[in-house]
Amino acid sequence: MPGLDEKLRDIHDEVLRRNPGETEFHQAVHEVLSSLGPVVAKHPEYADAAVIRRLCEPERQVIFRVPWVDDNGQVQINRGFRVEFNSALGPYKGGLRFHPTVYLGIVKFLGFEQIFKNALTGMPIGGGKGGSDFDPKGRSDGEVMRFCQSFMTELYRHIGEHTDVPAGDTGVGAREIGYLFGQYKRITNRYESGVLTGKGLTWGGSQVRPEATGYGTVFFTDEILKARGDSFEGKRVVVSGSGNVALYAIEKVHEFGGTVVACSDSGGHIVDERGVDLAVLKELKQVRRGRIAEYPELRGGAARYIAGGSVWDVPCDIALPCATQNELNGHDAATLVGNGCAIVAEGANMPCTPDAIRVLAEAKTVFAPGKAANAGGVATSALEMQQNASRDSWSFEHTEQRLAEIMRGIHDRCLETAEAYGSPGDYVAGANIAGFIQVADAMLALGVI
Ligand code: NDP
Ligand code: 2IT
Repeated sequence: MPGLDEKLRDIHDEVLRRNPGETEFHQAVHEVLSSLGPVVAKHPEYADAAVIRRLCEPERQVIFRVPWVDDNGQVQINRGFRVEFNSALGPYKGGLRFHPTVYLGIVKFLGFEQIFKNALTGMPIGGGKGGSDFDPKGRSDGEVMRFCQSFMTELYRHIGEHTDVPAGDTGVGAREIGYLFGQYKRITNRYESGVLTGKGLTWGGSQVRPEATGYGTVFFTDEILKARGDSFEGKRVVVSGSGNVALYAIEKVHEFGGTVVACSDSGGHIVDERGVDLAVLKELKQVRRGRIAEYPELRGGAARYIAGGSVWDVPCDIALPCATQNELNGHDAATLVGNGCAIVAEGANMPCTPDAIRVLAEAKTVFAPGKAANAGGVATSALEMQQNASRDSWSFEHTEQRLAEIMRGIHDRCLETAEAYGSPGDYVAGANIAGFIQVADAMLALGVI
């Protein structure tokens, strides 16, 4: 495998052999290992204690049946997952994804990424991820509730505020967290607020958690701009997706003086040269749960919809992929570079393919990896856990300020670490190495477990 020294290549090959067919997991492991050459050269103690090999093997993996009854009285069966990857720094922490593409390889890639992301936040949280191949699209509230209740009827025995703390991800928002929390509370007879994050504001949730991932990605991008003596003012921005992360990324870009001219869903994308109207988009996506194809009509014809195609064809200064893994490939990256795009920051998890990352690096386009740029969501989840533990709730302003400080801290740590390990300006190396060292040192201290 190119780009890996011999010891790391052996570990990589072992991961491929032990986890056949899990291509996204392989991709995530390769991306981290490709940064670790200078670290293992400097710290032989990590190899002696098999830290990297242990990191690549989840501490626990749970797979379970989720039976539920649909509105027609038919029994449906889905598969549920929770991968508890690493708890060296704190309880397992990471979202739940409900999407038909979910299988073990997706949950493991997300869980693996989460270990390093969570370490980078500087908060005491380990890494985990879960979800199901359940497709919430087109399902009634009642169906979603019954599914969530069945899912939690198994999951509850594996989680807890000191054990494993799930949250939302694709297809899991406030509605789903509500049903999941309700069932957990009922089964355990405990009002254990800290067992889930992303809760509603009236029952243990935190201000800014809904906004946190999108806002955090834009705060991180703003730090990149500031480091270059620049700002969002007057910049053309393209954001992919129109879910939780995308909506609040758009909101913060507009607050910072940039203009988001395009966004998308899995059906296609819209171009709105005057700037995406967020009130229209939120009503369409959060209230009506509609399709982006309907946006131009709601906007009075001011925008156009392109079915299929690539949102990355729309010229921009800054690109924020906020939809899903591997949504921006080498060809898209070449288009972005050709159009003069200067920064790509990942709001989603692993949205850029390895080819895309290579093209961006060759063109010297700044690339901020998700484990750094989208860490604001989980960081604010950790702030929610803090508030729950102290039975407190903070103001929006205070919480947002904490989020901004955390993102600045991650940004600076990435740059300092990249510099210290011989890759100045390389956010990928900085994020992978800084996250790794934090977890690896804790694993060394805790012994071979
Ligand atoms: P949502 O379910 O709220 O939204 C996902 C969005 O992405 C939808 O607009 C969806 O469109 C779109 N999408 C999905 N697949 C594709 C595709 N193949 N092409 C184009 N658009 C697509 O999820 P989130 O916003 O919460 O998550 C988005 C990404 O951000 C994921 O990678 C997630 O892991 C990551 N993330 C989320 C965090 C959070 O706090 N929620 C934190 C950190 C990262 P459609 O409706 O058509 O499916
Ligand atoms: O990918 C992610 O960081 C998330 N989906 C958020 C996880 C969390 O625990 O808030």
